[in-house]
Amino acid sequence: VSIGVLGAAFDKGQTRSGASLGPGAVRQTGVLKDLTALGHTVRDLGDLRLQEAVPAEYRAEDGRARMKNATSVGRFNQQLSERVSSALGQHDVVVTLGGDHSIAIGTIHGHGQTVRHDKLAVLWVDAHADINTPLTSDSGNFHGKPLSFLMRGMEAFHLDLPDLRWCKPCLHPSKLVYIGLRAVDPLERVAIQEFGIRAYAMREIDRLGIDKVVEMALDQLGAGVGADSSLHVSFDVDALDPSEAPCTGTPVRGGLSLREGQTVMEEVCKWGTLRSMDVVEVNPQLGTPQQAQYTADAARHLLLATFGRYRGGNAPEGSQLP
Ligand code: DIR
Ligand code: MN
Ligand code: MN
Ligand code: MN
Repeated sequence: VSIGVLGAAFDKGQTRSGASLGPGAVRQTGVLKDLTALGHTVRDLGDLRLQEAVPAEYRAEDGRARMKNATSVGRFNQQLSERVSSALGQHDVVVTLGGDHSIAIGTIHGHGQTVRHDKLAVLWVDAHADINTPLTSDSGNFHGKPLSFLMRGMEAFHLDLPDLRWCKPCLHPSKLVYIGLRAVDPLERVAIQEFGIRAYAMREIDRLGIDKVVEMALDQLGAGVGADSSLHVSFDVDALDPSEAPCTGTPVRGGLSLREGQTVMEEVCKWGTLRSMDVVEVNPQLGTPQQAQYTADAARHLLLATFGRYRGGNAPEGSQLP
């Protein structure tokens, strides 16, 4: 498989700095070399960062709306969307290393430009639902809102933000499934119910087991071989338990084990319709250097699971014992 790896060095979707160092921390684990050793053709597409000086951040007239750094978020993601759609023309799969989760606006929009909108399917692995709108968000942080900008039918609940006008919703509510939820705001829960979005919270994982949950999720997304969905997986490392991924901006206890995360990605690998993936919210500036490396290494394990590393060992093709 030909894999393009892009860094999205952006952290203005929330208020703690350091998530823009995530791509570097994950690269430093040696994951690109490990993916190559699995037999893939890996190309490092470098890092995208916001170059231009951003003028005064947009402020809504409407005092109820909460949105921090709307101008930066809008401009960065517009460029990211273009990078991802052009990279998809050159690679079988594009991996984007975040960055905070607001970067999924750009990656999913970019993916959406390359397929018919009813084919785009998104598996969102996260402790949070990230479906607030500027009118429901308590924090004002865009990393808590990316899905509301991508979801068809949510336009009615949005304000007109000049720097996000380019972002036309491309994701159908039936083509989104959540895994790992455990910190969902009340109005996000209302949105999940009103739009009929399928959600496997930690409770459902405890009840059914992760293997069953992923199988149902991928089935519902029409992600099987032969089914012609174009799958995007957006993996927030805070879906993992903080004991596995401590260095992230909004950790929540009671999360996925690394093993459960690996199972999710191994199943995705088996189903074979993955076209793009984000690994986001690795923040090496939070915690000790050891913890930062440990968190980045969790991301490495998830990526290896995604691209065919079997925990029971991979025998080189056609090899025999000497
Ligand atoms: C919260 C937290 N729902 C918000 N979201 C986070 O800010 O909208 N997302 N941490 O990753
Ligand atoms: Mn998230
Ligand atoms: Mn999260
Ligand atoms: Mn299975």
